[in-house]
Amino acid sequence: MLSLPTQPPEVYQERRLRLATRVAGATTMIFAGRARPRNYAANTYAYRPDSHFLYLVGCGIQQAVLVGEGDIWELYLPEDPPGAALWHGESPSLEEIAARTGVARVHALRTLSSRLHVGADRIATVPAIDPLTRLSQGALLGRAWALHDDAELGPAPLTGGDAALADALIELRLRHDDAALQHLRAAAEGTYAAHLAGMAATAPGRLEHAVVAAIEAEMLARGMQPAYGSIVSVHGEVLHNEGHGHTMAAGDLLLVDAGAEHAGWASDVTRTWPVSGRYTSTQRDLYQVVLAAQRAAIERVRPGARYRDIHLYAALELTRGLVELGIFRGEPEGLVERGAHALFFPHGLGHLLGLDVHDMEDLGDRAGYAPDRARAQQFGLGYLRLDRDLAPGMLVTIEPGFYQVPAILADRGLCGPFDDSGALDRARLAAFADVRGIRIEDDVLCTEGAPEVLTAAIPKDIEAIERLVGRGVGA
Ligand SMILES: [Mn+2]
Repeated sequence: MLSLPTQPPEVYQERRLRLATRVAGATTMIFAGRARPRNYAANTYAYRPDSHFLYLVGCGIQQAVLVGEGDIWELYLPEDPPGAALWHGESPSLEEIAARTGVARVHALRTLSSRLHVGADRIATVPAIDPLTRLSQGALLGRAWALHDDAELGPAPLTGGDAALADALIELRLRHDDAALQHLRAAAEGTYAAHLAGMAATAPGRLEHAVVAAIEAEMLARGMQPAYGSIVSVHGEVLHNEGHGHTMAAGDLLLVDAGAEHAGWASDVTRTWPVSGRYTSTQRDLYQVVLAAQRAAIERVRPGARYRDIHLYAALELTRGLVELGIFRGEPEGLVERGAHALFFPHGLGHLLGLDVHDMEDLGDRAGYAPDRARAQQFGLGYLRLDRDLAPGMLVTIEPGFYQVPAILADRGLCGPFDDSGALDRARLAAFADVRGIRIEDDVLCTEGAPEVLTAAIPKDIEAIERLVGRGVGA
């Protein structure tokens, strides 16, 4: 059974019209994708529609293809296999799908090849991120996209009309409309409940799994789902640690990066709290440094601001704090120029957020980087996912962190210049051994005026967090 759109059809008609005016003359095809088999064909991973399709149609219909020519739109839908109603219930009628999506013309998928009369090379498309879909799409349209044999399905290099379509979609999806913001706010509310439940479920002796269960229960109970694999770990220094098997101990910090997805729209929030319910004095000191850097960066989310500059400003604030704590010696500005902060803050300040938690990263850096900009070579800055000038309606994450990553701190190539010049005080750093990883992340909307933090309700002050941790355990 398929879901139907959550917004009135006019919302999607308006988006499609705006797209049509940007790709005038082209015939476009957007593929909805399909569920991937887990261990045998009928047992699949949960279906997640292609985000471009979801944006333009409002719901996922497995294997469907949206075709546009000027502002004439058509949906090509697979026919139900025999017995589908028995196993999956009645599907909505074609009339109902047409009414709810606002796409008046609905056809059988088997007739899609008739649309190729314009010439496959004149059809603009976005390579689906789902490998099975990408294979059949490439075969249909004669595109020779590479499928990587590792787990990472890279973005396909885009040319001609495909590139123009991708750029048009990016232009639309960069700045969220009111319907999108409704869902993004709802996702943020689900994430608020999830993080509070996670804090309440944390106590020494429990498994990280117990916190994951509490967090995701709140999402599921609201009809939402995790927007990405929840990170819930006492080893916060492993940046994308998706294992949850550690037993939490008093003295540990628990890093929780978890966000709900509502009708396909994502939220992405990180908090770091003490398992015992009390930060140690060293944890407190470093937490305040990260929090100050985060707040200073959020304040700079303004129209016209270059995101890379905000990243570097956060790095500077963080470095200032580390100089005050005696971990670094020297002028913060000079240290940041030399990349010292990246020893402890190796990743970028954040990314675009929307239907995808790293929005439109299926298109590589095309969405995150303005056309005349490219990733830097410097360690740390090279991981920055976003380098655009901000505009009202753009939603970004702001997520500085401090980590003691053994592999970085043992790397002579990275640390040598700072060890040798005395800029890094290892003896002082050793006093902070009980901090493996701290990250604080919020979802920040650029507006005409002051930034709006969609996730502001989720506590991040030390006192507020300490009141909440462990409240739901053993009561
Ligand atoms: Mn994030």
